[in-house]
Amino acid sequence: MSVIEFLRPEGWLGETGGPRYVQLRQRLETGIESGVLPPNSSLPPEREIAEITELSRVTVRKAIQELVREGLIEQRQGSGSFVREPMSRMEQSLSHLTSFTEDMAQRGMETTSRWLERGVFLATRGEIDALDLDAGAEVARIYRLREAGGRPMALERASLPLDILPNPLEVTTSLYEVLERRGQRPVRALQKISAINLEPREADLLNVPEGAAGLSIERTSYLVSGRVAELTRSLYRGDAYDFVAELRL
Ligand code: 16G
Repeated sequence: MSVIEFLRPEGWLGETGGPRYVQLRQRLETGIESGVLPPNSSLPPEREIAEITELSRVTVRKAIQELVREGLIEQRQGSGSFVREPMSRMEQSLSHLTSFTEDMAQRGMETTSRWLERGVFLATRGEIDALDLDAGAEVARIYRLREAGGRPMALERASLPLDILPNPLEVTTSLYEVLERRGQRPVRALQKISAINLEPREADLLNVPEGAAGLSIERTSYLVSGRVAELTRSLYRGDAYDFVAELRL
């Protein structure tokens, strides 16, 4: 069935079905679920939907905006509204200390990073406390948008003491690989996971609607000697990840 036929108002749009924009939103959701509107296909222009359904353009816009907020539709500047590709969720084990690059390689995916910041900076109070540094110390900081299979997955901001990572520019793909080469790979970590709503800039980088659910993960990792090696705060897309912990008696 074509999208146009599918949107003809007979059979789904009526007086008793609640607000009209809700009825249209539901109809479009059904279209997405049933494959009439497959991933990456474009929606007919607002004007055309209004014509077919005999609804006002304001009503049509409202329905589409709701779908954008739900993350089912994305608006691409200048070219209209498209059905988003659903994210397949990934599972990450909470019992192994692995790197993002290793996690993705295990799933056969290649990782890329977009660098947002990389350099040596004066440590903040939080970094001094977490990394057990002296006041006035400097830290290596790297901030990346981490992508797998070409899709943004997480924003990651790592801080490390300078003697553990003297030259942050050395990190081009994997931080843990660089640490391993230097004989300074962490062997133990503590992670704190909390639920958040993504701020506009973060949501934009992760390509999700503003305020979308995310997971904030703070990892403090330690060397064999017991020294803190890394403080990393990661923001993961909530629709992309399941963190799984195995529990035993
Ligand atoms: C993971 C770690 C992060 C670590 C990074 C190293 C979590 C929540 N965080 O993303 O702490 O810095 O891996 O990855 O798992 P890389 O070696 O690929 O740079």
